[in-house]
Amino acid sequence: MRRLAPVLRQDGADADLISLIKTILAACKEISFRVGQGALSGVLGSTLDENIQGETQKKLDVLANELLKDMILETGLVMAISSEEEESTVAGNPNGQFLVTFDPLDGSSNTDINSLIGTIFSILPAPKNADPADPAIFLQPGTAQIAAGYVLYGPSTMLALTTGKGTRLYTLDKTYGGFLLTQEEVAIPGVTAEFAVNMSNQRHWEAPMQAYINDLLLGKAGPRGKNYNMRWIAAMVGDVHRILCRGGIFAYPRDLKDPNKPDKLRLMYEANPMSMLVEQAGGASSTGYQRIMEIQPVDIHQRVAVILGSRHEVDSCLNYHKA
Ligand code: FBP
Repeated sequence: MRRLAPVLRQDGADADLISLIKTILAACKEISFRVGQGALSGVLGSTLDENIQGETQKKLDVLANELLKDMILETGLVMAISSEEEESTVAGNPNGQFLVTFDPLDGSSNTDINSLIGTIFSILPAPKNADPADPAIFLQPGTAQIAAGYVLYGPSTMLALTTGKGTRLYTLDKTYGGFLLTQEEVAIPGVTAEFAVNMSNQRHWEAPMQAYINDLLLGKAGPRGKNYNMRWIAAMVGDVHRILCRGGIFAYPRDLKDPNKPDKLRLMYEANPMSMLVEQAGGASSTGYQRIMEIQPVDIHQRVAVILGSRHEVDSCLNYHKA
C-alpha cells in the first residue's frame, strides 16, 4: 500500500504543502484517538460556551479546534487560519504561503451518540505582502483552493484528499500510524437512486426543492420513473463519503424556517472543500442557482445552500430551479 507523501509528490505537491497536510493529519490522528476513546477520555458532552454560530460547543469541538489551530500555526508555513470555532481569523507567520480554513468537528450532534463525525479542511494561497490579521485575505472563491480534504472518524479513520489532480481515499493504519492509499481514483457514478436531505425541513424549503423531492418520493409511478432510497447521517462528512463511495445526491437546501438564517452549511470550511472533492471525482456542486466553487465570499462564516453529488442527478435537481 502506498503512503501519502509519495502520492502527493506524484501529484506535483511541493514539500511545504506536503508538510502542511501531514501536520493537519497529525492533529486528526490525535482527534481520532480521542474520539475512539469516547467516554473513557472524558471528551463527550458539551461545554457551557457558545461559538460564533450561536451553537453550544461540544468538548470535542474545542479540543479538535485547539489541536488543529496550534499545530498548523506552529509549522510557520501558514499566514493565518480560520475555523468554525473561532469568531475571527488567527494570524500566523506574515511570510507564510498558505491559509487554512477548517471545521474541526463536523457533525457535532453525533459526538455523544458514537456516530460518524469528521474534520474538514481547505488550503488557500496567501496573498503576497498581506496583513495576516485581515480576515479579507480568506475571501477567495473555491476555485482558488490548492487542496481540500476531510478525515472521517468512523469504524476506520479515513481521509479523502484532493490537490486538484483527482480525489483519492486513504485509510489510517493504526499499527504504523500513517495514512495508506486505499482508493486511487474516486469516480462518482453520474446516475443514482439515493438521496440525502433532512426531510423534517421539507415544509420550509423553496418551491423548486419541494417539487424535486416530491417527484423523487413518487418513485416509479412518478415523473422520474424509478424508486429512490433515502439516507441521512446528520454529518456532512458521512453523507459526502457515502457519495464518493457509491454515488448519490446530498442537499442542505435554503429553508425559510428562520428568514434571518436561510442557509445552514458554511461556504469556506464545509461547502467549498466538499465541492472540490466532489468535482475532482466527476460530480457536481451547486446552490441551485450557482456553482458553489465560483461564489465570491463576503464573510469567513457565510452560509450557502448546498446540492452536490452524482452529476446527472444534480443536473436534474437544477432543472427544477430553472425559471
Ligand atoms: P457542524 O456539526 O459542523 O455544525 O455541521 C453542520 C452539520 O452537522 C452537517 O455536518 C450536517 O450535514 C448538518 O449539520 C446536519 O443538520 P441537521 O441537524 O439539520 O440534520
